[in-house]
Amino acid sequence: MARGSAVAWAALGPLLWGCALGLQGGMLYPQESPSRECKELDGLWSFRADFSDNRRRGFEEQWYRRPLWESGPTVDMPVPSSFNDISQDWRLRHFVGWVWYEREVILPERWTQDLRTRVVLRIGSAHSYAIVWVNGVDTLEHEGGYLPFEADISNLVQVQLTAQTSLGPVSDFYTLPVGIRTVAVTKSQFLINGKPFYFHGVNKHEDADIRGKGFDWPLLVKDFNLLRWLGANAFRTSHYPYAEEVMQMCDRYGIVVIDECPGVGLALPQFFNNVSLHHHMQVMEEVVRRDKNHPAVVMWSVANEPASHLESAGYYLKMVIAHTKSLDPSRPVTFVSNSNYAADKGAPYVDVICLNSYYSWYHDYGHLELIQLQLATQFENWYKKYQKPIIQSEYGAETIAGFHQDPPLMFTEEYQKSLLEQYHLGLDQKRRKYVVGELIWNFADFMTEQSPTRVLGNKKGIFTRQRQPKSAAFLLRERYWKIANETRYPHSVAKSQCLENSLFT
Ligand code: BDP
Repeated sequence: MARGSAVAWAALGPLLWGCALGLQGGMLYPQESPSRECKELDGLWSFRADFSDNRRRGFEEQWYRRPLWESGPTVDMPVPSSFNDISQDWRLRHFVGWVWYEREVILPERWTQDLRTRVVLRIGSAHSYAIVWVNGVDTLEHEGGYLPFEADISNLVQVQLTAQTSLGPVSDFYTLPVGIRTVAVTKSQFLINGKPFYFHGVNKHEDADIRGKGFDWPLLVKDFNLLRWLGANAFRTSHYPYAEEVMQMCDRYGIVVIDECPGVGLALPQFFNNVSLHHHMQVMEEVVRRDKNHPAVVMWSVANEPASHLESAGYYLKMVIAHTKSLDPSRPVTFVSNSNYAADKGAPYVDVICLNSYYSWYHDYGHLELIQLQLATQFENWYKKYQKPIIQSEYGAETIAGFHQDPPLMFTEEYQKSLLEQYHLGLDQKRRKYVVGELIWNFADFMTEQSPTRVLGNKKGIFTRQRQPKSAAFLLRERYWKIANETRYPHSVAKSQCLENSLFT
């Protein structure tokens, strides 16, 4: 295990490689070859900016001697990225000075035991002055950004690791972080560790400019910083399971997840047949198998907006839900409905009722004054019939950032705000009774197929696709923090190495 500390203004593309002694590295990009293995060190690093007056506290206190978290608070920082763009902390946005990056690296046994292997640490680029410590030893210094630099660290890792592995041969193993909590549902409450939990969060998509759905660490960390900024404590993986890295972040940051399978668009009678049912069950097996060890996951959702008013859908949903429960008896199961309470055939089988409604958007355009009554009627009808806790799993309005109009008109920031305000008044009437959550549609604008209802994609985000806030984001932020402060569960604040505020401690 090697611990590297680096101070730099931005670290890009660190890499470790091991190769046979005879080869000289040079400064060429060390590609894999039969004689050379590479280990990327991209990903999440621990990070701290030295905000002290002289910016030199890190050197005075020798932060490189011990794990970084021991000398003060750290945050997660993706590498490669520019730290100024990732955080919501304005001080960091403009910071000029020393920053500290650290991560632990587990090396392949062969690299550390076979003394003919040469182990080289290479930094792709770090702007603008970098010092690199490996296991507390000053190993590399480099001035000027943009260009790679490297050092042979064989002595540092081989000596130490030889000592560490004297315990004897070990078989193939890896470790998983563990979180222990209970989840339960009563007829009016959602309980985590026996305490009532209120979901105040978002629906997301894995989506961004250029990247599309492609995984990206800087984007992920940005999104989690925005969730924290917002005071959100939960999201639904609408409408498919997200990357495993996302789930790991949720565990670490204490963000509660409703994990949804890709059962979207089951809108026609012919979809409810045995072939599809069989496949749907198989997909649930795969989702549960992959995500069951994540404490952040508190509920499975088997579908979004199926045509649940159909008899055939009732049977279909009953089977998928029963199957999911047999796979994991420890978590509640739901699907997300947009059917009428009197017609829905799947609701008898769920533990929690999840409802999507778009009052004053897809109908009664502009009639914001109807929302409270419509919402109250929706909740009361469903609760009277089923006596189960309810989550408002979607609501929202298309909003083009920068469009303004008062009195509010559709597509403006004012309209989105007013619509949210009306929903919130309605939610507040029921939220201490049996409504156990609210998830805005959507966290950020996202791309879709073109259609008359989409203006360059879906614009119901409270953030733009570039993750900048619309006016509604500030409204929601005030509300979520207020709710967080009212409840027994303060919003979980992400502190790397430290889950003291996590929901799971
Ligand atoms: C909901 C769907 C969601 C859509 C949203 C919308 O669940 O996938 O994006 O409507 O129209 O019904 O914005």
